[in-house]
Amino acid sequence: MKTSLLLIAAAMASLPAARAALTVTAGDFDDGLTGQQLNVAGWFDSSVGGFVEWNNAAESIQSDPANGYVQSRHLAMRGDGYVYQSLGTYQSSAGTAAQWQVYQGVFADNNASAGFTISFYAGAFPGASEGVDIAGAGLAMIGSASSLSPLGNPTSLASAGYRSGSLDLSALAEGTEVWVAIRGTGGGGAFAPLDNFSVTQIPEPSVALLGLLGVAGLLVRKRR
Ligand SMILES: [Ca+2]
Ligand SMILES: [Ca+2]
Repeated sequence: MKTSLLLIAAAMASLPAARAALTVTAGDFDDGLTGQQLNVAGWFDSSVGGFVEWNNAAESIQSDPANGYVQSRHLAMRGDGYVYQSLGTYQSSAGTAAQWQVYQGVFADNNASAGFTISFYAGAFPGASEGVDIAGAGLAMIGSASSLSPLGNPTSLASAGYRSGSLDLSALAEGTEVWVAIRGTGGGGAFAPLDNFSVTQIPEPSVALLGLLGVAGLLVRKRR
């Protein structure tokens, strides 16, 4: 019995480790700087020369205790702006689906009149750069864009909260690069504060591991 368990443990230890999961860089927009910064660190953005999108001061968004959101530096997305980044390459061993989440907030002055969309793209984009829109890269969109409505202007904290959605990755080829874009909607006269954007690839138990657990179960039953 002890030998069998040791053999199973050794076999499990030799299984290849799960590949790296898709990961968001700087989804908390906490760049350590102060005041408004036109360059959104960790993201390619629509402009670094004007208020199309920017990392904003912590005190410009309201804390939202009901939703567990604590005031911090955040993205201020204008209706005609965008940010995007690569999440890495798809490995099915890390999960064939993912969930995204973002906090849609309210400015301290209750102005939050822009909506925004969350879109995912698949494929290589060597031309990715500040001021170069991923929408023009000819990449295939994974699923469809998720549209988050503007919260009104002025608006109240009651309309703020975490939004989430799911993403089917199963049709992607192994090693395909995956991108996410956040894009403002509604024109240039309004901004939306948002924060804590994350993507979680949903891991599935490895087939090999399930097989070994089955063998272990049989061995345990046999010895009884
Ligand atoms: Ca933040
Ligand atoms: Ca940038």
